Amino acid sequence: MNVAHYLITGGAGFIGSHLAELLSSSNHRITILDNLSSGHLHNIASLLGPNVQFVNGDIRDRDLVCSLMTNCDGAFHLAALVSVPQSISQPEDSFAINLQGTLNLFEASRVQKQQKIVFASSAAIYGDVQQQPIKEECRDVPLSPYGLHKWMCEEHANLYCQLYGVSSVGLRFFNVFGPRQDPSSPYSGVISIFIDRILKEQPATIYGDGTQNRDFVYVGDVVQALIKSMNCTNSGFKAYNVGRGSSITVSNLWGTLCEISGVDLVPNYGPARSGEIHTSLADISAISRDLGYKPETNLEEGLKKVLQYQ
Ligand code: UD2
Repeated sequence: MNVAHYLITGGAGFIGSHLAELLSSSNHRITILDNLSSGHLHNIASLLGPNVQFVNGDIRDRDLVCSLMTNCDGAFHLAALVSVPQSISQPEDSFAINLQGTLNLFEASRVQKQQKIVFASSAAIYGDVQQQPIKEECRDVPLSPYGLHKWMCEEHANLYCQLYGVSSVGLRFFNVFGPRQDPSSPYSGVISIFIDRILKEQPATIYGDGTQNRDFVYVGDVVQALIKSMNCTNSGFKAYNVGRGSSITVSNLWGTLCEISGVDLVPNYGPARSGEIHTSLADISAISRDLGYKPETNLEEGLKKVLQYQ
């Protein structure tokens, strides 16, 4: 990767801060845009300096996005309202942040020098597809505003490529986990919540019967996918699954975490969440073939890293 200047939206957040860390260690210049609604300055404080700049601002601020893109060679777009249930209770916010915010970035690229954009799409676009593992060409209706808006981002990305020559890669993240994932909100990722409960020696709540399963992918592998996507030379628009290619039920996840931590806690059960998919397992053959992506951290190793970090 040549030394370049990248914009990272959502760069103070969970995934963005891991990306910023790796890019800054390879001497890239980085501008981080984050409104700190779910990100934290302490995630990136040690990186800030001549090559890493932080801007406290919002992806919905079109003029700001445009001005920050001016000096950049490409953008990693990770700023989002990431929770499926939150998007159901706040659909307009999901529209403004997840769709309009993404369009601001594509517009900036269109009117400037067609800088490449690598953006976070999601497995939520698939809805409850029956075919598992899920291939990129599978289609069903998204079950949440979040899934719908991420799907619309991809459709716009495709159009911006055809009409204006803006190259982009949409990465359909499955369930990302790792250190720095904030457990403090009811909308946080399940692994961060479960680990928080275990450390407090409190039972977690499993929504539904716990048989729903997810493909949990370690954040370091997601960063690998982001960088490989920026580096790939083919122009156009491509969408890829980013998972581990292996899934676990939510009940077994709780059991595994209890076992690794040496605790014996019986979980509570609550009603299933609406808008929720039951089964989610990524087929990662396309990204492996095209970009050489290979997940390096298995679930247990990843869970241990998160536990050690606490
Ligand atoms: C994740 C991502 C979302 C999107 C989607 C793709 C997060 C926070 N969300 O949504 O952005 O990419 O994957 O499909 O990363 N659960 C419990 N107890 C809890 C919390 C969760 O049982 O205290 C269950 C929940 O009902 C679900 C599973 O755990 O079945 C995963 O929930 P999640 O909120 O971590 O992620 P998900 O799959 O809704």
